[in-house]
Amino acid sequence: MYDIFILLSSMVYIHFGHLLLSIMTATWSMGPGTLEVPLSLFAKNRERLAKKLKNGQIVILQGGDSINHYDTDVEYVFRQESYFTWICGVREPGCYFALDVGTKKAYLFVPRLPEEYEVWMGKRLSCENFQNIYAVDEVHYVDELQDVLKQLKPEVLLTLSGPNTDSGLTAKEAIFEGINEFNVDNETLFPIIAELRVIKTPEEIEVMRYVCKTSSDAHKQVMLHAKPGLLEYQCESVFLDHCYRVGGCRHVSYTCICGSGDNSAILHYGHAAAPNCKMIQNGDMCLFDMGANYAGYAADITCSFPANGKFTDDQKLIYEAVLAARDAVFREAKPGVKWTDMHLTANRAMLEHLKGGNLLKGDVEEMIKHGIHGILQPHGLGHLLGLDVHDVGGYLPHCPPRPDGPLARLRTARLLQPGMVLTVEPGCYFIPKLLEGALNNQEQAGFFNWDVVDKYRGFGGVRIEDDVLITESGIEDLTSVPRTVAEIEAFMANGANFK
Ligand SMILES: [Mn+2]
Repeated sequence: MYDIFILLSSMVYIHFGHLLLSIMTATWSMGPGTLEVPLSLFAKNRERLAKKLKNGQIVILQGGDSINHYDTDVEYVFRQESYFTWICGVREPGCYFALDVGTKKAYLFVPRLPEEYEVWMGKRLSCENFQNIYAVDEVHYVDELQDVLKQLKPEVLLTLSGPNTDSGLTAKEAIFEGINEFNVDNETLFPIIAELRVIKTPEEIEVMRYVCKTSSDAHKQVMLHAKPGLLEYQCESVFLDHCYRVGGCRHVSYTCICGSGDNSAILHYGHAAAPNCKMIQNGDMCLFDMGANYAGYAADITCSFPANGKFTDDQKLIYEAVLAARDAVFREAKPGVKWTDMHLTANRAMLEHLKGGNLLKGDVEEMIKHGIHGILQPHGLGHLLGLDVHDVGGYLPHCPPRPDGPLARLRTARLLQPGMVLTVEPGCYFIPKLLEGALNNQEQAGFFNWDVVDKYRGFGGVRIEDDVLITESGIEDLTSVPRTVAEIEAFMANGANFK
């Protein structure tokens, strides 16, 4: 459980078994060569939160619990709940956290573990150990939570309750024995903390830079390794290996999508019924959507490339149409711009390019009026990214509501602001179900040159996904992989296909 190094930048070290703790500037990392995340990142989040709240309020959050596989005694590798990570960075299950707004003091409550724990799991950490590891003001056991809070005499406890607009699920509200004896408000906190999560601090951006760089490097390793004859999961494995072995990323942020050939048009390929197990064929396009996770922060990157390292003219047409969409967004995205407008900017650029390639015909604005963009790219342009891969804050009460029609799939309709991190992920897919619908729809069928479309049956699709930071004047791309046809071909020429 404590397979994690606490490393120090200070000259003064205190040794606690294998843990090294600093009294000066505590950081967390996965060891030499991995990013040292300053614990001040979490302290700053608490400071930002306290500024939005009032004296007399105490924030109380409950962390994640470890989950067993069904009725067995085998546990899933623990992943902390994201709001809990945001406020304190604590990595162990079964904890609570309290922030007293008046005094700005941070309280961590940890489970009181049985003695037998030491037989199976190793030494139990003392409250003092936890205090040093997480740089909080006080640490108590969970069974002392009620008493400690009572002594603080809060006017009100703020708990977290609100909808996740991507999943439809609700954040788990803190509950503990004796909570009824307090005045509890479960409405104030959620919109405030979710909004704070939307705008990343410089400290958070550093972590996101690292996880995006690690994921980009892992994608590049996959591109060098990929060749016809491999199974898709062998490429997935190269990605996972690089992220973990080199980058110290124990988790990926979501199930790896490694589609080749017609599987690249299956938007959430890689699930249990389609576990990345097709053999990659010569002539296939690969669409690999994979992102690592470090200190809780997610990357979400997609690379599309020909399995044999050389684009055919047909592959190039689709790839460059998607690249045109991405480049158009890169040119126009900046603070104040509506995300819905960026979605349409991407669609227009892609449709224009496909029209130039004779796959579509007619006026691009008419195509959009008739929903052709939604046939070829049924998903949104991109989403907020942070501690969750589909990060929170997309549709908070003060934000534009979810649009109707083809833009309804967008996970946010917000205006861009500096400090937001989003994915830009235009795509073009030949999804049999949707093409069939368009062919049978009198208003849509006329925009397609069906003899050209027929060449693309079984082609699959292309997606290009970058993770970008909105800056004061535009964007900074946190992703760093070969993107143009020339760049991809030159890069892959050093790989398995050409050895
Ligand atoms: Mn994404």
